[in-house]
Amino acid sequence: MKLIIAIVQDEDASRLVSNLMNEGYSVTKLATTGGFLRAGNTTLLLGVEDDKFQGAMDIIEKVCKSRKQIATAPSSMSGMGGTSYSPIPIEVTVGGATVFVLTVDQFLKL
Ligand code: 2BA
Repeated sequence: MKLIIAIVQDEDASRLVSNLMNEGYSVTKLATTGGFLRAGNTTLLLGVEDDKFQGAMDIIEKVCKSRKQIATAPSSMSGMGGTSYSPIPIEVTVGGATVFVLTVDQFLKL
């Protein structure tokens, strides 16, 4: 059995959960925040049997789109009035999905 941890964009999360549930996967959805953009994203936990693993990965890949987002990076400028810090907008490409796959030692429902 594998544990899939998939970090996806909020915009894709409900469609992804629906698609996974329709195909018989159990899903836990967590509201999370990305460290770089400090914006909300969604983390899904899926425990899947080995023979259903690739099916789940295919659904994640099909549903999750990459998008461009604007982030602000701090920058410093030195002048006569000293040093000032102003945010500079930068464009980053986020997603489709950041996926971690772990082998599960034990799966218990107590
Ligand atoms: P964030 O940390 O908010 O990152 C959003 C996007 O900003 C990233 O998209 C990447 O394109 C860019 N980015 C992140 N760190 C950067 C940096 N130091 N310099 C320049 N650009 C940077 P994704 O790579 O698609 O990641 C989407 C979200 O997945 C991340 O949101 C984070 O919540 C999670 N994530 C990605 N890699 C991770 C990892 N190795 N461990 C844990 N979480 C991760």
